Amino acid sequence: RACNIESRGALIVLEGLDRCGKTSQSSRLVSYMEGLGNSVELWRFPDRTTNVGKMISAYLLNQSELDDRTIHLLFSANRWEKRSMMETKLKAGTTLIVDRYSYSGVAFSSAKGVDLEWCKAPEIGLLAPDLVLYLDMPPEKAAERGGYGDERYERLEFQKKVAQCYRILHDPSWKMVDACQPMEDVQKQLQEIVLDHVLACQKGKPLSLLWS
Ligand code: NYM
Repeated sequence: RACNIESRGALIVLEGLDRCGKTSQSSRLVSYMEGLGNSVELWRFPDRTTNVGKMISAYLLNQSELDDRTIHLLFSANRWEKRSMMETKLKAGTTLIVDRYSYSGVAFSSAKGVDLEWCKAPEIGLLAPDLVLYLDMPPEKAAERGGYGDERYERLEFQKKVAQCYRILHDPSWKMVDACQPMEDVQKQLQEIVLDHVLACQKGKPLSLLWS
């Protein structure tokens, strides 16, 4: 039996403010990758289908009140409960396109005034993304886009603080894409960046852990 190193899938995360286009771009990316014959899945956090996810969903819909640190830890727990499945999928060669991850966790909680380092701590040991795509859009512009829904956090003043926290968190490895461009142009840029990274992972780039 040939003992070549098995190629793994890539962990690709999309981040950005509410209504910057992450969700549509994520599903378009998945279709694109599938079309090229890749094994790929669309994931999102929070994953509202689990027990923890249901508590998070109730909180976001203003059906429950939780202390800021309590909800922060639930968002983190929601990632931890999916961690082993994530690792299994990646090692089996499936690429995961993930709509929000730990960066949302830290940005949204620290925007409330919770200490940034405290926010990062429970994320340590989760799988680090191979690529973070930041869909960059001014908060004012995002707010114009069909308006916000009724969920918690969907207010311009708060989104401005979140944008500030993303700026603190962001590192040079993130790919910033101007999300104010036409949707097709954004999509095209994302496709090019993603292909490069998927290739690198297939060639044996090792998985690493947060917070790195
Ligand atoms: N959010 C999302 C957090 O506050 N912490 C997290 O860890 C994650 C993953 O939940 N306003 C916030 C950001 C969003 C909200 O996300 C729900 P979505 O993508 O609208 O379902």
